Amino acid sequence: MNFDTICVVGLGYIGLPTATMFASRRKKVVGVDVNKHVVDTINRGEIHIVEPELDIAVHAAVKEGYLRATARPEPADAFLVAVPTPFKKRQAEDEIPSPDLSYIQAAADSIAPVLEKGNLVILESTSPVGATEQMADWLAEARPDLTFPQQAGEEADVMVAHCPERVLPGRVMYELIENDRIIGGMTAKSSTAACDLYKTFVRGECLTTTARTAEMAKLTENAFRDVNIAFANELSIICDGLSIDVWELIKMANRHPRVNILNPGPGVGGHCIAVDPWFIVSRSPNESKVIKSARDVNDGKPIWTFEKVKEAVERIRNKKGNVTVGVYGLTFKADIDDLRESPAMRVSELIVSNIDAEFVFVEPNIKKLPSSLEGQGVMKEFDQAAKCCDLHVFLVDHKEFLDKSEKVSGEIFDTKGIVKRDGL
Ligand code: SAJ
Repeated sequence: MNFDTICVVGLGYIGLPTATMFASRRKKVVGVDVNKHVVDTINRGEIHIVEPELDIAVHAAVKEGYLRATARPEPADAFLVAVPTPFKKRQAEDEIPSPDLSYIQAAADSIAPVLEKGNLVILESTSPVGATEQMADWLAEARPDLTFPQQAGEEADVMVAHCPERVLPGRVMYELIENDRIIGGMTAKSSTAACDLYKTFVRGECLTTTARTAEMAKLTENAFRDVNIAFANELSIICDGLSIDVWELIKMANRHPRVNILNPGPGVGGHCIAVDPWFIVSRSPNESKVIKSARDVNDGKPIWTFEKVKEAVERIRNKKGNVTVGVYGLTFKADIDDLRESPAMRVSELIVSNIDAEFVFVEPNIKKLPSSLEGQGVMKEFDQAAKCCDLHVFLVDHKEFLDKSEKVSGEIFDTKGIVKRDGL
């Protein structure tokens, strides 16, 4: 099947790189975003997010006339929906978060008027099981003159599929091409069409299945990682109580040929691993025991970290009076500028509100303190903080920290195993 024009709805961390990949293969791509700043930035050939190699690719695609951004969808052969799927606001702390599909609904409403017979609509957003069928229902409601897979099966006028993105932030431009792709068509014809479309730039294998299996596969991958990180985080707390160096322990255990324990840290962040497992739990609450416990362990780790920092500050204060705490890293993982769901931010917010000390923040990937920490401390370069703080709290394993850790003098609380010293 031939797709010459493609409309990508949502120009964020996934939509923009994907739109750019198609454009770089000389497809005519229209990118759609509700944010005018995003549209204007892209039309200037610039980008609004940090992702290696994306800036050059967007610049070239816009300059050569293959990529254009706009506020409303335009007729195309294929439509890709890459909008956020956050949680609904929780009414109580212990309520299981449930997914908010309003962005997908808004995307469906905006595509519907320009849909034509023969089109393919793909949902790329990470979604709870059943979301693709729900999107197809919204499209069908808006366009009673067209038929959709849930009504006409293989004979439908419009094909619909779920093809979850699986790329790692920081490696998106590489992984988009090289990773295998799961293609979940609502019909076999939808799967074949979606495979043809992705093969424009995907060198990995395109594996076809149903829309529901594709939805669950994506959630499963991220829940698997969350459970494995929770195991490492739980071990780190157990080891702390037993005076065992968890990093040495993991190194030893991982020498077993069938053991591969991940790294503990101050918690799990980002918009994927810390979010997606809840889509499984909210759908199957009674059956998702391990997945739910893993979320609870990982969500509890920032609080445990904060309590350890508090103990350390009190100990130092008893010895020398005023205490200056250096906090190293605020992003949700190493060498990115993304603060979403960041456990390092959560720990920092807890310590500045509950601990009486001076605070110095070191974060090489952002220019100014986020609003929740503004006025609570100062930002400094690594070398300055390394010399002036009494307690150094490492929350992110940025490359700069790994390279310079030996410069630090004073007591250290190292959640990421950066410094080869005894923990607290
Ligand atoms: N983390 C640890 N210990 C580890 C690994 C990670 O504490 O051993 C923490 C990180 O510091 C971070 C969080 O987990 O706070 C998530 O980081 P990550 O690197 O594991 O994952 P993401 O969120 O950047 O990307 C994940 C990837 N999923 C899997 O590896 C299964 C990526 O392939 C997905 O495309 C992405 O989610 C997504 O968009 O869903």
